[in-house]
Amino acid sequence: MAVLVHSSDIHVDDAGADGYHSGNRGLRGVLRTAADVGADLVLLAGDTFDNPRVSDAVLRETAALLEGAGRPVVMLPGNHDPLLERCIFRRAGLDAMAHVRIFGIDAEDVMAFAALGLEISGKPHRSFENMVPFHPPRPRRARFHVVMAHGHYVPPQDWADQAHRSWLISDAALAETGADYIALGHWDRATQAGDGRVAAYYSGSPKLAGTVNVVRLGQQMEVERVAVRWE
Ligand SMILES: [Mn+2]
Repeated sequence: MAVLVHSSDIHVDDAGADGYHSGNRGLRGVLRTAADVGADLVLLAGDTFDNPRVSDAVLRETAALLEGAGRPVVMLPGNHDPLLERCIFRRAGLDAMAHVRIFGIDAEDVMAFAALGLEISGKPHRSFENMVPFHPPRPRRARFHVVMAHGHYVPPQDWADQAHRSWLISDAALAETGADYIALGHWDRATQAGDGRVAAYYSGSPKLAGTVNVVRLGQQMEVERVAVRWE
């Protein structure tokens, strides 16, 4: 069995006195919770960083937290932290950490975790512009297949009204992945998405949802929301 902790939209930023911006607090809580549940792997489905200008001091703290994560961390760049030329992942030194795997840096479209019988695919944001947040479907090569995507799910009845939005995700796009689990990011609230053909979930942000999704891949797939442990 593989145990994954899925979070997104952590928005590491320069903490201020306003009480809203909270630096690395969300990341620290997510990694602590992942340790508590004995996660094999942590999935961060985009917008780990709030913006490309986060200060070096905060990034040093981010790097130290990830260095001590104690398990592999798979990161998908989102629309707030796209893979720009001098991207924030490299500025933080995360590209040099063997157990931190970043889509677009460490792998183009798929990462294999053979010991877990798992492959993970994800399409990183590379600019602030609109894009389709999925690669074309690919044949499964491992027992478990997880897809990560950062975008905006729209159910069929709302499609006409929502077509102007960016990074749209449809029922068809979710279904054609054929994945065991789709780890979605971009929404702050935790909810299932799609028509149920494939298990697709937003984890929500630690700040708003207050939880992570704990995904257990075995004979059956189980998703459980577990409260972030803040202290
Ligand atoms: Mn986003």
